[in-house]
Amino acid sequence: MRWDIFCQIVDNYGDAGICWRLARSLTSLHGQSVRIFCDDLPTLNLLASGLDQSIKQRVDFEPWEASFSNNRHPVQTPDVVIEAFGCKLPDRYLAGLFIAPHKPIIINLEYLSAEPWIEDFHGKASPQAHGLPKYFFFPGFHDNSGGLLIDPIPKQAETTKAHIPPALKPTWSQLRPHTKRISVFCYPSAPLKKWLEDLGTIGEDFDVVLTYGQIEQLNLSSGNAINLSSHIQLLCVPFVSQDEYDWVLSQCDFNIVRGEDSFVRAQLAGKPFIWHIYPQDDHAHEVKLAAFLALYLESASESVKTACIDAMHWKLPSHWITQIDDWSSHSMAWRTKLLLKQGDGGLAARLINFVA
Ligand code: TRH
Repeated sequence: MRWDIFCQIVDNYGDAGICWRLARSLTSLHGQSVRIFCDDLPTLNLLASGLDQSIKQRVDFEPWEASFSNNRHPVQTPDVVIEAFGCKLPDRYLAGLFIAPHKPIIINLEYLSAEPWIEDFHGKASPQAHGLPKYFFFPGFHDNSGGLLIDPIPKQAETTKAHIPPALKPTWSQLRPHTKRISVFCYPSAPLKKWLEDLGTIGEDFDVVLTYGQIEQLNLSSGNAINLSSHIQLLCVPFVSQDEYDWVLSQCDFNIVRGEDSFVRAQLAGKPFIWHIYPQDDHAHEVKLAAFLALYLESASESVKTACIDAMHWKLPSHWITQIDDWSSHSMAWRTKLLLKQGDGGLAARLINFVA
């Protein structure tokens, strides 16, 4: 089938990250034909400039306006149109669909949530005045949800120097042997400075890999010094492709992640993590986090439960670090469970089945 994915980058990278991950799954795993219309192609290109460029070449990257240029839609009517995160389709593109020889199905791809209510809304029709069929599609953890984007499944194999992606070699060459690694990708509201200072009091060595922009969030240049013990080594990586960032997550012992794409990748990496969920004014993120923790910790021991809930609410690491080995085992078990539950191919496969 032909798919048109519409991606508007509201802020951050998550919108592009999800659209790209969906597009690559649809093409490379399911042989679909995909165009992405995006209002910020440089960002999308950067994310997609990963390790296997042949995957990227199979997806048609187009600027937003190309969706309604006159020589487009009469010859290439899609079978499916994805409105990622409810972005509004351009009026002129819609007008082209009205006169198209066959009518596509429109999918409103929603935000991921572990809340049980999404099962009742997933797949429901969203009748439109214009008459084109449109449906809600809710990614989620439950069986009756849209599932998760699991592609590509990270490998658990031991890494050798040859496997280090080129963009990460300068950083990885500075890692100390037998030292725990932590990656950091969080929003500015996180109490990161205090967190790192506390980590340094534990008495163990940690290499902390700060993703692009995180060092600026520490705001160290304006006399706001950080009091780090010699146990902590801070390392900065540039903005890398999504493949390379996935790799970072799989190679660290603990990850701090944020929006929904890195959140799922941290789980697939099978390591303990803090989900710094995107803060919302109405505190909806607290409900979302609680719903996820209820699922994630369902079969965890009481001590792992307490440690994980504390960590996810930014209690300092010295309070919960003693539980890290048990939490690591729990993370691996959760990864296995997740992959089993998404054994049908996860979101991309469920989407194709739904449309079919
Ligand atoms: O960037 P985010 O904060 O995106 C957020 C979320 O999607 C949130 O739900 C949404 O409401 C908001 O945007 C608008 O975090 P997220 O979802 O983890 O997306 C980051 C993407 O960027 C992910 O695909 C990984 C990728 N990435 C890289 O490709 N290279 C990098 O160096 C880094 C740090 C990330």
